[in-house]
Amino acid sequence: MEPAGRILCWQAPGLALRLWPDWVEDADRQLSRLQQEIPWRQEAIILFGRSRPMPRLTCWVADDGCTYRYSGLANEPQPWSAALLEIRKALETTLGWRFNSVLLNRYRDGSDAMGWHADDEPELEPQAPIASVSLGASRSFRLKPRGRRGEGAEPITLELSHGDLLVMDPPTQRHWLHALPRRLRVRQERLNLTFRLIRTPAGAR
Ligand SMILES: O=C(O)CCC(=O)C(=O)O
Repeated sequence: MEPAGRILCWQAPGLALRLWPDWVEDADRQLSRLQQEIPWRQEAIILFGRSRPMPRLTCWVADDGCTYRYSGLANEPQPWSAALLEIRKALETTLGWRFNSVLLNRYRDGSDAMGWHADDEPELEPQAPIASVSLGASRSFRLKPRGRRGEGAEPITLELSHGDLLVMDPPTQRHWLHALPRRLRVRQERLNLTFRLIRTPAGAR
């Protein structure tokens, strides 16, 4: 996997994004490998005091010693699959970062979604980018500013397509929120992989 020739960049107060369209080599094959290799689960989340199924399937994959909590869930990491190791290696070549964890989301169709949030949990290395790889159906990815730093900045909508790599560089997670809204017309599924660097003594660049 080599970086595509074209890199698109967005800059705004507190926001830095880079997009490599069609970055994944052999994206069709990687999609079907990940559909089969990953132990996908539908977790439950507590919303307004009630337990509800998450509107997507997920899996958390990480090196030994990386613990991570999100949406109130303590995530037991799964081992790296062959396809994930290939993509992680290619990210290292493109970005110069070696990620020690990845959160996988599987949106079965356009009624699966993710609400507004930032990837700003204290376990994450704040100097590291978040590298988001998309496979399958194209979906709109939305960002909006939060707090004073983002005042006056307009929300942004990107269309993330099969094989795209989106990198959210620091300090984006501190000043912006992102979401994947429902798109009821979308019938195909989409996988998204967000590679992260958890702070551990072994997790340095
Ligand atoms: O599916 C996406 O593109 C977004 C995923 C996301 O926001 C996350 O994993 O934190």
